[in-house]
Amino acid sequence: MHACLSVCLSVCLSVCIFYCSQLPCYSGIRKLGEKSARYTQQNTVELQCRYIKIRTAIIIVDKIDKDKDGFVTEEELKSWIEYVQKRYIVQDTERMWADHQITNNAMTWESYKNRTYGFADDDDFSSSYKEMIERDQRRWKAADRNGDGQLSKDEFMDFLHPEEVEHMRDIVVDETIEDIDKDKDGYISLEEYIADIYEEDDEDGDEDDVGDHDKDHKDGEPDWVRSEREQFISTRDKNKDGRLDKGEVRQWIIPEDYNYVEAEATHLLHASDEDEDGKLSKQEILDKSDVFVGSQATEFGEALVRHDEF
Ligand SMILES: [Ca+2]
Ligand SMILES: [Ca+2]
Ligand SMILES: [Ca+2]
Ligand SMILES: [Ca+2]
Repeated sequence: MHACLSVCLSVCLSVCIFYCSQLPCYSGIRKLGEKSARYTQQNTVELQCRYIKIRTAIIIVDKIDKDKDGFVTEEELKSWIEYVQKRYIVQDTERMWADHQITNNAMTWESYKNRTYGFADDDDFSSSYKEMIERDQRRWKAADRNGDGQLSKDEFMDFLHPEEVEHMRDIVVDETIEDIDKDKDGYISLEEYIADIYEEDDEDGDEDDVGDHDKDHKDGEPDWVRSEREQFISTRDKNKDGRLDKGEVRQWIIPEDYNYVEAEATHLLHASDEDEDGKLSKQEILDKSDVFVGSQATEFGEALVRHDEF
């Protein structure tokens, strides 16, 4: 044997023996196997996520890019958001309409009430149910534009989504005040305002924390709650009487100078427009696909699930 080959074989053998001695026992090998299976699984999920993201970018650009120049502009984003929102409202109305008893293309109050609250004499309902029924009935009357006591499908759409139409907005304001106005004086005080948002976002759900809204405890409040407090005083309470009346609540929840669709389109554009040319390429949308998939206003995530539409 050539000396060189012999040295080479001997080195190979030593390396082999060394690595064999380092090999894990059987259970170790099994664990390695499980680990690798997990890795493969994780890898598959990552690959799938990547696939979904690429698919999202392509779908988004193709569906929103009306003039087919390969870029998405702010105007194209706005019309897409409007379209998706409108589609949601129409589909939701269709679903609910199909779930109720319809006679001569209309729904009666009685059939809505029975379907929603069950069959019972009015006196048999608990007081909280009675309140809900009265509230629904008031909303029903506001939605019943021709005043015939029944709702057509269009009227029912306004009943289900009152925030979308001007003639229902007083109802939205009234319902908001009723939800927050705990002492029932018809106004939202600073403490009622804070109790509403703080309770809602209270992560541990500990009811004792509600007591933290007392003035005595406000030093311990998180920064965002304190800034809401300041916002109430400086912006929301226009006439500075320490409470919000109907007009002030309306300004707060349905601000005239705020266009939700425009704001969302601007947000999506600014969050993704890397080269700042005012429009989004497929690559820019791909790089920020999380922003798009997570956008509730655009329902991109949901649109992907219903990919048969594309
Ligand atoms: Ca009607
Ligand atoms: Ca109050
Ligand atoms: Ca006020
Ligand atoms: Ca761009």
